[in-house]
Amino acid sequence: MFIYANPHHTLHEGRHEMFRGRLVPCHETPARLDHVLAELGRRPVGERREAPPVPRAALERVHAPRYLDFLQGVWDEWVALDPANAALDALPSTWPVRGFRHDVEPQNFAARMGLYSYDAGTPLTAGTWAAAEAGAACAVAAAHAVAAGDTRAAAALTRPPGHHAGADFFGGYCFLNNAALAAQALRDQGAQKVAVVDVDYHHGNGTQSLFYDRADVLTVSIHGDPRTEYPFYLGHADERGEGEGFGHNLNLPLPAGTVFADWRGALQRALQRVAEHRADALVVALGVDTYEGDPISRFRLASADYLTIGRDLAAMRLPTVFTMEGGYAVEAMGVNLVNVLEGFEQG
Ligand code: B3N
Ligand code: ZN
Repeated sequence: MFIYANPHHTLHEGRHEMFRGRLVPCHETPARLDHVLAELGRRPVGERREAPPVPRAALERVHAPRYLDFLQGVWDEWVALDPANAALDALPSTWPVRGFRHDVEPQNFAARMGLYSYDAGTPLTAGTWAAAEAGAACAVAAAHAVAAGDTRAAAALTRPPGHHAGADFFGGYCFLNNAALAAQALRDQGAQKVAVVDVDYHHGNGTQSLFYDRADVLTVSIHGDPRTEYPFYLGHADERGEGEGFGHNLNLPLPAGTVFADWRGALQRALQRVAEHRADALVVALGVDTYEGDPISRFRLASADYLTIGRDLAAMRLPTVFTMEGGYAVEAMGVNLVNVLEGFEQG
């Protein structure tokens, strides 16, 4: 397995997210990936590789050009508004809901923030673009290595995460959708059919929306029931895809408190669907916020369960790309995530 670790992830370090009327410290911190890399130092799994810069064209295969322009320039605009803003994060505060126009890009800064986002928990910082772009480079490089047959599997170990980001919006701590970029890169490198299996606690709404009308990329997500869990407005079992993509999205929502035996049953359903799809390649959106000790999630997986998940994924015998998503029990996160990779290597 090749490991692509984002060398610039620390450039994105949000100060605060909005939660129940208060600005609270961000859960999505550089320490998360630092713990994963430290665990890889203790327990070497895979071979480290460096990702070349990602071409803008690869990003545009998934994201809208005007959204990429916005993300790339937003920090300079924020500071140009007021030099004192350099000491603050930029957070959205107004959104165009049903009936408002999305086609006209406003000139007002707050209005543009709202046009390209859907929550107030995802701060933009001075280094957000550089970190997200370098993370996307890891995902695309991982896909290229797997597609070329240089390795059976590759992991993009990166933050900020990606699976909530859509074609033209950020949210849920995500800016560029690394799993979708990997899936699209696999398609562009010759895979006829790709499957994305999202095992993060939260529904992969961005990935679902990006491939919803396509039959070539199956999207499957196992997650907390959106009636009570973030991202709330998508992730129900009756969302099956549309047009040519009908039948090519599978959501497996589970109740808070789900234990591993039941979660694994959902994984078996997900992998059965991947087999029916006759996928040539697999992308795993790998969040470990399903852990029993996670501070913002409510499943009850134990550290040893992640080895089993890795083995179950390996049993698909598919070229596989992992992208790192959520996980906020920071100390345990390294063990949990590396357990998946090690279980995969054993499988
Ligand atoms: O869901 C939350 C949230 C829940 C509990 C919290 N506590 C107990 C302090 C704080 C926050 N916030 C909404 C944003 C969640 C973003 C999830 C990102 C993710 O991991 N996606 O996979
Ligand atoms: Zn998550």
